[in-house]
Amino acid sequence: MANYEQQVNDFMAKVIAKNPGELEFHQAVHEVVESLVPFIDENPQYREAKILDRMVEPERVLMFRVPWLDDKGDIQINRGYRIEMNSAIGPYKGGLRFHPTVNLGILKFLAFEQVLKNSLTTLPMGGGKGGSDFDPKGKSDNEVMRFCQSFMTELQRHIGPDTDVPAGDIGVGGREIGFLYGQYKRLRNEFTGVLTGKGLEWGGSLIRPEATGYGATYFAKEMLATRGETFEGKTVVISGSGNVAQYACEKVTQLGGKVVTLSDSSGYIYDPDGIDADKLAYVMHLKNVKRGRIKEYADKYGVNYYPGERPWGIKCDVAMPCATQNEISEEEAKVLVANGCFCVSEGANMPSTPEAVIVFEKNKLLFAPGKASNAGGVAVSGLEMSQNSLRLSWTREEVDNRLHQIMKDIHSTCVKYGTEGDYVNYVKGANIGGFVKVADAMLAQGLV
Ligand code: NDP
Ligand code: 2IT
Repeated sequence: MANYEQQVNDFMAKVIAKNPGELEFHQAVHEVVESLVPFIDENPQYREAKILDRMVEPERVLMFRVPWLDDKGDIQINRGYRIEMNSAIGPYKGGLRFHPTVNLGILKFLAFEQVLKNSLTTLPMGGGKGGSDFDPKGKSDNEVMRFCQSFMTELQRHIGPDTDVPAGDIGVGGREIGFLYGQYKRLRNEFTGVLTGKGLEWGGSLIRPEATGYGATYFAKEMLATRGETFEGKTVVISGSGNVAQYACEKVTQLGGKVVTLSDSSGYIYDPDGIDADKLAYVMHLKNVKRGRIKEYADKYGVNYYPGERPWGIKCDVAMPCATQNEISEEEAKVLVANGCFCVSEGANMPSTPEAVIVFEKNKLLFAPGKASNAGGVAVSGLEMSQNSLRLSWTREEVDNRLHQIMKDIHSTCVKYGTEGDYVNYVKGANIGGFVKVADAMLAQGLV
């Protein structure tokens, strides 16, 4: 059955009709379906079993009210979600996002991506995602705690260490995981690995905070190696200044690269001398403790700050988008290419628009989609689950070595399924590589 374009359009028409208005979900599914249609054509068992049709339908969607009291004693109401997308190869696994833009479509896109990403890690984890339209910015610690307690009061009845294991994402870091875990433990009277990203003293894994940023850098290192290149002496542009951006910056610098930008939703800073370990320590304190704005970096180090702008106009060799979805437009992709950027490793989920991806592929960039390059975070979450089950903690070196090997293996999987002549299409490689294991498990488990 040829005419792939028609097949993609027909499939998408059904998805769009069934999930109206969920633009990010349509976008994520479209990218995957484009890669998979030719592959499924060659492997008709997947078409006959309607695997793809089943995969775009969440196994379960939970949506709930989250009432809480602010510091003034006023009642606040947010909406909580958990998308339990696919459990073919393990318990649902994926982060929680707290951000005012959160809605069903965004969480379904993230959950869908997570299914394939988790499969790529080779660890036994299904896919899920959740969160709330709660905005932690400007809230006191007590308000964040009361919100987390209310959120978990409902969520706890749906999750468990062998059922569904949430973790962090935008707006959910160590502080929030602590509050969520405390409430789970109190309600269920059990100390289990029900969340990952926990503190080291209470079941967390070494390297989990670092894992996504380190992993995205290890993945870029593998891509660079295919062209005989390394990070040594490369100029790197990073967006974001949260968890993923911070540790991408740290690892790139350790590998000899020079990171010249960081950003937040208000603007970006450009430091032509590079953000070294001391300056990064300042950023970590600014963002994780003081919860301030990246502009303060410019004031402290006397560099330029560009309010309301993204950093893609800065000349670089490697770009690492580590903030949020659709943060590189077609125009920005063209500027990156024109300035000599030849490698893009996504730390965020779906940060490049579809049009930007086409620009990267046409110009034969080394381009890694988030589901491959940012899988290090959930991979170490999987290792945290293993350690919790074993009731043991591995050393920093052991976890880092495992992370490094997993990123190398994901790279090999992408090369295996994505090589087209002399170019590796990492998007295609990641989509097919992630799909096969989930699809075969679904075939084996019958019509579920
Ligand atoms: P954080 O909340 O720690 O940091 C997010 C950063 O991105 C902040 O600098 C934030 O700026 C910026 N940002 C968030 N939303 C927007 C927006 N709409 N426009 C512009 N900037 C924005 O989150 P993480 O670092 O954990 O997550 C970053 C990305 O990485 C997300 O796409 C997430 O899904 C992905 N990811 C995270 C993993 C993890 O383990 N944490 C694992 C895999 C992927 P501001 O402070 O102004 O909001
Ligand atoms: O997008 C992601 O992979 C994450 N936010 C991490 C999920 C996890 O379970 O560690």
